[in-house]
Amino acid sequence: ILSGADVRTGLDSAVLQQAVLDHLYYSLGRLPAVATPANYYRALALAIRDRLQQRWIRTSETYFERGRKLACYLSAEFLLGPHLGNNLLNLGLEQAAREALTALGQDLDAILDCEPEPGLGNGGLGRLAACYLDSLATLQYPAIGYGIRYEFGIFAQEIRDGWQTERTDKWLSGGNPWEIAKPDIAYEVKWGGHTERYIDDDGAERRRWVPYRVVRGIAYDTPIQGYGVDTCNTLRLWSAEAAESFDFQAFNTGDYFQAVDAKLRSETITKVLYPNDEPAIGKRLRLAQQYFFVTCSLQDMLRILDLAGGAIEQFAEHFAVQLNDTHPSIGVAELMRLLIDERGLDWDAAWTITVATFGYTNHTLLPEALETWPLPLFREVLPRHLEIIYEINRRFLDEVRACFPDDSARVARMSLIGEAGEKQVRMAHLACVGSHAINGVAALHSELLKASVLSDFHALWPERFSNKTNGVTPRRFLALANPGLRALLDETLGASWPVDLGRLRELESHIDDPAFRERWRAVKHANKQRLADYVQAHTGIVLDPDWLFDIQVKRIHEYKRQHLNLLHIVTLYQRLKTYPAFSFPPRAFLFGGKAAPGYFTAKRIIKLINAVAETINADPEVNGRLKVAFVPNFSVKNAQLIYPAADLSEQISTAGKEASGTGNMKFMLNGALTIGTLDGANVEMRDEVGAENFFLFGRTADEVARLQGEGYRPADYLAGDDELKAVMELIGSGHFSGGDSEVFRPLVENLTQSDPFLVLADYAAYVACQEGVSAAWADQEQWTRMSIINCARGGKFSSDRAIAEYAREIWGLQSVPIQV
Ligand code: 26Q
Repeated sequence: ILSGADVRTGLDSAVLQQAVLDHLYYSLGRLPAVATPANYYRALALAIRDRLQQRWIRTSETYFERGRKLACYLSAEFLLGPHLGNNLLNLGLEQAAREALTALGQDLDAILDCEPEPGLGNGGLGRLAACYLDSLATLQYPAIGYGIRYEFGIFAQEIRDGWQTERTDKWLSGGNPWEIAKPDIAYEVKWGGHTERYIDDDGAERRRWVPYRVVRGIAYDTPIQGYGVDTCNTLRLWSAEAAESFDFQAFNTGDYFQAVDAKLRSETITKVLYPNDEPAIGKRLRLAQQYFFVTCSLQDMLRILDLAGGAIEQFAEHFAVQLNDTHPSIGVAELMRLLIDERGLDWDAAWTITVATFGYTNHTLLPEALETWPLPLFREVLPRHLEIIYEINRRFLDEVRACFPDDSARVARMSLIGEAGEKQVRMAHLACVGSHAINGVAALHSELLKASVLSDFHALWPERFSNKTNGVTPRRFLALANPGLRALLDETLGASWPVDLGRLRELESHIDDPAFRERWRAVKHANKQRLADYVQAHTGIVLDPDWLFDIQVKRIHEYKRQHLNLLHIVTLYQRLKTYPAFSFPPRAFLFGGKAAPGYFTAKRIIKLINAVAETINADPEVNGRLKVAFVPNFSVKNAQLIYPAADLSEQISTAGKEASGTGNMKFMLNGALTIGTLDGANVEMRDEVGAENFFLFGRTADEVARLQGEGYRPADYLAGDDELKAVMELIGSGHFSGGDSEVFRPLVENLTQSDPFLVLADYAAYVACQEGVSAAWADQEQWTRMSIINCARGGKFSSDRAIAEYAREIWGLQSVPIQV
């Protein structure tokens, strides 16, 4: 007989089995005889959440008692991926769960597959935030993630007739067993209206904000369990609700429908994630989302400080707040408002606290991707913040003038308000001025930041700048995604590598062991078969796991150059059609990624990938050596099948454009070789593996800048290269589009007339480098050595390394072990 505590906390498979049955019966109201796999998923998820609960509560309690500094990671996106498998891994409960389900006649893998993933992010930036939460908990750092509980995450992508179509992502429709709503943790959020002067009780002159509207933000907490430790941190996501007091007002005047309408409008704020990974100009709702989650988060910190009896003057000793890009940078003005207007601090005291509190991470160098807000819109939504920003700017520009006398051009460049055309609030400038630390996300990116978009800030405050090269969690992206390799690593290195990723280096002592290499290849082969099965199920395309798997998965963007990859594929196709005896090792090209719904060129690139795929896959003259597949709806879930199956990872962005990349690291850790440019973290990956284990091509960031400065003309490259010319003509002719010569004309014209990302300039070097790849693949023993070395030298790219650097160099954070 099991005690009540056991069924909630017991860890062996028999108790777990009982717990699943209990939840089926009591939480879902189902008997096993009629339970679906989705029912079992939910019951098991609830049983696992029970097992996190004690650690979760103990962790919060310990942080509160110990009163140590708390890192607050503010991010508009957390691209978490499914929780169940990860929680089982981090708790060490996979085997017990598998046995429990087997005893119930269920298969754990089928059950795991039932979880809809919380896709609360667009791509790299959102996934980085999720990896960092995993590392913060695993390294036992007191930390909390703050963000937005979007009712609809990133859209689900479907491919129809080769085109991307978007479906809403109803990830909450089956309920979310991982979150706990905390309706008592709620804050008021003001909007619009005006500000006014008043005299306070002490006779001092002050300003107050008289809003037009108020909504409430409600906390929803999700546990973030560390790997192999008792730390279980919190991700707190805010959801918008109507503020009752305002409902009542309308209700009392008899306008019930207006009250309901106000409620609906309030709830719109957290309805949907913006699916662009670049700012679209002046979307009021987006500004509302940013302010909404930032004010709730800062008010929450003040409440925590009050509960702990801390003095407001000590705010920065209690909280280190990291801004994940400029999306939460309104926090700089909001913390000033809270400290001055609500807590009565004077300007200087408030400013010292604010700068000591914030750190700012930049994720882009593309000038068009720097966030700005049209001034009239900003004033309408946040009138008090605009006043505060003006005052920050006045004092800041005085400082600039003092350091650089008689340099009015510099003053105009650095101002928080852009004056070119319509006036704009420059959020990156606000973030820089309000933060004591500013960092880029890879060594090259941090250097380019200092030299280009933030050079004026670097000249003023060089001590604020540093680099924090991104990392990825080896728990989800190696141990969980690649069970075959995990078993081999456990056996070869012992069990500690997931938390001490430098130990992968010890693999190098096995590269000359033919039996080890054979096992390494067998793992990769099985992963390729697993992916081939998935691709066949979702596209009908059959892939052979003996072929070279060449994979590019990431958001579709011109700067990432999926079309350069396509030009290579069409080149091979053309060679085969022209010289049937042309010989190279057979290759399967896989693509995956979403395009922003309004991004015309990106959507056409997807169409071209599918058009080329259809033509090639159906042509018996080439499909014995070439296959192309577009994997629909790239997500964290299918990424876990894709990375482990790659032989070759495509990291081919125009040098100087990709801030870091993180997919590149996930491929590397799973033993893929990289073909890439000297961009983002590729540079550091190549430094780690050595030039001989990396396929490098293309112009450097300096060369790119020089070429563009001189006036780049793609026609020159076309004229000098008959093969390239023929490739472009083939695409333009309608060959891949059933004779339709219109559909790809915009792409062809873009490349041949302007080519903003130097696709044609790097084409010849890319094709030549790919010939080197084919030659290397022909020697399987040598390829396997290179594959092992890529994994072995990947340790630097653990998010544990990155987080330890943030904790020490920016946050001043101490780890706090949890004892349950
Ligand atoms: C901003 C304003 C309005 C609407 C949307 C946005 C928005 C949303 C998402 C702007 C940017 C993003 C996402 C950017 C992103 O994912 N950047 C990537 O960050 C990774 C983590 O640092 C890097 O590895 C990639 O190089 C970088 O492209």
